[in-house]
Amino acid sequence: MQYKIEEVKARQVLDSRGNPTVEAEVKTKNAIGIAIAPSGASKGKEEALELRDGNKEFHGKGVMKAIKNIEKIIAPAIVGMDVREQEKIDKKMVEIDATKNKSLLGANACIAVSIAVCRCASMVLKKEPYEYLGESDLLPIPFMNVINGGVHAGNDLAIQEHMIAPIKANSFAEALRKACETYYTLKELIKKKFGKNAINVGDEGGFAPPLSKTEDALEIIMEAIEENGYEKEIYLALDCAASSFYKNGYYDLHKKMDAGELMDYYIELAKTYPVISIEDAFHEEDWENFAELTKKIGGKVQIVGDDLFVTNPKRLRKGIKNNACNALLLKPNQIGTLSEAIEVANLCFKNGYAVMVSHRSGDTCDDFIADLCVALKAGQIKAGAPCRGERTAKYNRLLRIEEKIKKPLYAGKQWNKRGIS
Ligand code: 2PG
Ligand code: MG
Repeated sequence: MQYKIEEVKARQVLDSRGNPTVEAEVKTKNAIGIAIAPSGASKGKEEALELRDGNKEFHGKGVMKAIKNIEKIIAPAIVGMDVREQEKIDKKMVEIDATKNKSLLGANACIAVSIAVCRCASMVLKKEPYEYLGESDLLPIPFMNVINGGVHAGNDLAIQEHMIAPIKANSFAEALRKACETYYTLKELIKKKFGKNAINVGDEGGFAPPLSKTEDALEIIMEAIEENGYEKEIYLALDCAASSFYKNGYYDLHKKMDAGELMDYYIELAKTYPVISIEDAFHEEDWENFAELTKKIGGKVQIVGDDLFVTNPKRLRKGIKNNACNALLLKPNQIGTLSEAIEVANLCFKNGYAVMVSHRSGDTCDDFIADLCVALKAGQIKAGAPCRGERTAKYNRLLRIEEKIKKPLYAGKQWNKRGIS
């Protein structure tokens, strides 16, 4: 039978930080699907577990345990199943694992297999993964992290990601071009101001200049936007990853702030700069302040939960109940299977939450999230700066998808309809 899974293989490969990660291969008679698990640095406490060996090799970062789990446990369980039965296959892994956080099999093992299954099924059916997963014509807005800080860079910026979002464009390709032009100008401006050492890039391809204040990062990005004449087209977004600068009841930015002061600070930033989206504004258990910020500026600014929700339906349900945010960052490896990630996205759509599909800071040239984002009609993707192969892989894939779709629609045109313009 052409749909029967005949073989599942796994191997240890490297991610963009040079750390080992899991690559899985799922084969039927005539098709093969390959996928690689990405890896975060600023992880939410409640993310599904990334299984690492913890021995001498690779300073403990090896993933041979996860590889063995695929070969010895997952493969025997799913060989023989119909590759189109994504939910059934994912459920099988969840059942075998039977832990709260995939700590038996490892979320890195599960997500690689899960996505490889999807790729293999789409190949059998002679469809692209974005077509196989859902009929869609919507190309996402790229949220591009052009100045890196936090744990992704060796500078003193507390806030992790300073992003540009090219909203006004007629196509994804045009949006990408405008963002690239802005990125080139930013490079020149940084070089002029701080010297050539400052144009080295951080984990997500953004620059990591020797700055410590968010305002200074946003100022120089604005300068780059304005020099290109894009001030009415490109807006700003932040991923604060606030858990990483929360210590002993205080937020340690360029100065110590309590949650109330931080709230006022964000509100002021959103007044001064064209900030349209703020992710992880507070630490991951500070539900009340998320809700307060959403109440205060959520009508104008997208408030995104990443470490807060960790792509987990239970945490999302709590957030929906408390009006904690108005958007979720979707990272399939945070939950461990594709079906569960899709379920979380659908829960968002049902409850009026926006969805931004996201890479991880440790990533590879696996471009699956581009297809997933289009298929879900999420309209927003976060895949780093237009620099470094593992980042451009996603954007290049979207260029190809845009070319393939008969009448592609660029999501920037719908931004207003989301009620958060
Ligand atoms: C984030 C991500 C991706 P990491 O916090 O949103 O940009 O970083 O993969 O390190 O969690
Ligand atoms: Mg984040």
